[in-house]
Amino acid sequence: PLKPLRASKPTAELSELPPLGMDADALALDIRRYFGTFLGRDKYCRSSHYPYQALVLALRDRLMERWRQTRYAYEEAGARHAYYMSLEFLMGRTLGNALLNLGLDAAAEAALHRLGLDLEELIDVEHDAGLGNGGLGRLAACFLDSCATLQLPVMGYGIRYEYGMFRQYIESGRQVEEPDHWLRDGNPWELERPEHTRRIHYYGRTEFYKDARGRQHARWVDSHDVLAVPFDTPIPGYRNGTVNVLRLWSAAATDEFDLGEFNAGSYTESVAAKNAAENITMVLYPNDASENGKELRLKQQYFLASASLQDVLERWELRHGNDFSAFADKNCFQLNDTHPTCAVPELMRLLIDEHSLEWDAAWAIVSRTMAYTNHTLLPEALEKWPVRLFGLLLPRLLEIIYEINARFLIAVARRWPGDSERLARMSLIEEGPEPQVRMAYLAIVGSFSVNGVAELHSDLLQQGLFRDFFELWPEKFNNKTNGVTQRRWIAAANPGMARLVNATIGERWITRLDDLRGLARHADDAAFRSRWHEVKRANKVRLAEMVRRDCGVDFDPDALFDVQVKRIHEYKRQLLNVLHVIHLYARLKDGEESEWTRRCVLIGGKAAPGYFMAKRIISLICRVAEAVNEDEEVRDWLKLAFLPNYRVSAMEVIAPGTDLSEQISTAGKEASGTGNMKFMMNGAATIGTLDGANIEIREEVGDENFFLFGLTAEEVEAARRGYDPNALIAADPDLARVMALLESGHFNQFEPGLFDPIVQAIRSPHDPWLVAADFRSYVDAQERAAVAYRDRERWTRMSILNTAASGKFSTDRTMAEYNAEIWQLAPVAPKA
Ligand code: HBZ
Repeated sequence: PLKPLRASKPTAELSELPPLGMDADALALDIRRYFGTFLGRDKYCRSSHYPYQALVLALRDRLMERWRQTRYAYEEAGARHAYYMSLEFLMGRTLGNALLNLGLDAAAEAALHRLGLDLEELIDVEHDAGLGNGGLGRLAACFLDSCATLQLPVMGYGIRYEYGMFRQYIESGRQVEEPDHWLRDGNPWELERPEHTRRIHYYGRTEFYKDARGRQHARWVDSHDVLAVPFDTPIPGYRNGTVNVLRLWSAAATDEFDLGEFNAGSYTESVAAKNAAENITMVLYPNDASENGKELRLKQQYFLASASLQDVLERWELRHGNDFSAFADKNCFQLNDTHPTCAVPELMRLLIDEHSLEWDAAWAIVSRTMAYTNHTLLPEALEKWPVRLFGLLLPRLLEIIYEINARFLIAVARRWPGDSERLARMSLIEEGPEPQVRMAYLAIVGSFSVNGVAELHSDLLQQGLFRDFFELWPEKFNNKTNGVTQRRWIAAANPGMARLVNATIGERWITRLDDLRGLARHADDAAFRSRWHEVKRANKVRLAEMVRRDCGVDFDPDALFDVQVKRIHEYKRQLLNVLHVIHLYARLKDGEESEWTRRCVLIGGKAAPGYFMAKRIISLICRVAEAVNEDEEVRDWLKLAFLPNYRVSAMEVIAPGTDLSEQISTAGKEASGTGNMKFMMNGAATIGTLDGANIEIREEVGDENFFLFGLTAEEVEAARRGYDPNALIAADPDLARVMALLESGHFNQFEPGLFDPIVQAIRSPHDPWLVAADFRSYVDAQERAAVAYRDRERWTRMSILNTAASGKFSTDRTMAEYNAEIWQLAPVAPKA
């Protein structure tokens, strides 16, 4: 425990400082000082790591003063806060974004230039903070940027994993995972705050006791405790003086471990137990769709929920003592999927057991402060925890869940008397040989708001997965279509385009993305189109350099760049993409090319380590790539590359250099997608199904600027009955030719049988992803895209119109909607 200072207002004087200079001179001086004194390096230093550190420290000082002013402003306003609780924050790199938002990009470039350093090179020193799997984690990061820009009092709560998303290598066409020790070189952006350490309980049992007035209480005893130590990362808004916080918790052993009390007797066993405690935040689970029921994962989830709630409650107590009457007016928790749903029973426990509230008063608070966002329609991705495991690890929480369930089922029975099937369907506990806690239902029952992440997704939730709950509480359900932040995804990632846009319609789009509409009228101006094309071409050169370096494949910047990057999953149908490439390959081999559009296909993404089919699909991509790229009859016309280790910083190069964005999931399966939005903003046209946010993208940009194909969500459901892929293959010579090539072993000459599981999946009448059903219309849409690309003026116009229509997909809009309809926070500006 840290010693408190004795004086009453100890740090008021201590924390006063004159403002720091924001010009190149001041910056250069600070960079020198950090380099030479704090870091202790000299003119013989050969590593770009130290200049990078020196620059970050200089920026961090400037973030700190704004951060302090923001805290004071929130405090003085008595501001209502929202807390974004997420097991994942996929932040990527911080430097470029911090420079942009602080308005220090030009000054830093000038300062570094004077010091003989190159900003781009220093930006490349930073490791990605890969504390997330994919869309869900990156969404959380974009949300934080927009909340700070909108000056909303929103704080992120998450976990500081020592190891983020694994690094992916490809070895002889197979994915190999390596640990991502992203903190190895230190993390100058974070600030450890041991004074806010919290204690987290696991295992043990509940003991009931009576207080002096004879009231019964419960306490959690004989628990094994672990400490949660917070690390804060500043989140600057766009040039507005606001700096919000992302607080990430790290596990540490308590002193009891040192005494060996916990593991009585043996010193070495005691150290091992200490290790186990600290393992809780060691590694991010790399599964982006299925839960595997591991105890450590539940420990992580409870760790986040409990530490964050205790943190908020302690700040509340400092101001309001034990009076929680206004708590729900001042606080709101947004649950990023069901992962932090332990927060529902945990807030009940804290209020009842630790603050002596009655059940009804506590429930009134919980059910007015919790809000839940769902990110998936796949039933296999819905989280469930075995009751047995839950009761062992979190005994007190399980009791509270039982009580919530009992009261909830009484309400259901009152509404639908005698409907026992419905009771079983809706119960928070799924009965069976291994009873399970249904986390999504717990989240719905405990929340005042339940939202999906695109219009179609929210509709399908209401009609399908959560139908019973929608009937009971229609008012809880709403949609919040996802977005992405244009600061990172245009201004920082695509400076060439940003400059052209600024020169054409001004700079307001950086905080008002709808302004991009103003580009549409320039789409008919040949001179503007030519400048747009030049920007795109330069971005394609940059992307081609990356592909050359990381894949060893040469992409011609004048060819159509056709890109699919996202987690590898059967529902996302990378397989359909490869089948199309095989189809083009077969056409070229059969000499069918008359008018040909040269095409470079790029596919990237990680497979969950235990996902057999996803890994096999990666192998197929790699093997087809070899066949295509090494064939002299083919390689001038068609290229295929698999980009290893797809991550946030790679997307910053990929999106600006893409012509055609592949969004080809089986309709009704992709909740929203957000990569689709990044591509659109950067002037790519989409080839896609009517799924997730694709529908809204097409609505905004118009059918003539979108390459639509495939069954609708409704047709998918109908097509499942009596699905006969073999008949479809037999009836379509193109598909038959592709399957014949695959089945001949042409792509796996030295590994017979390698792709049998893939062939079987396509040919199975139970293929849930209907790959064969959408092949024909996909190939036709690809042909339309190829024809459109041959007309450069037409294509460039389409590119401009895509960017111009992307205004809706800013997280500034998404956050404004969360705020208007769920959080209801008043913006607060810090003192200048
Ligand atoms: O969330 C994604 C959806 O698939 C995508 O359609 C949507 O745009 C995005 C943001 O709303 N879902 C995920 O990324 N899900 C996960 O990463 C995940 C992580 C851990 C899990 C389950 C899912 O246990």
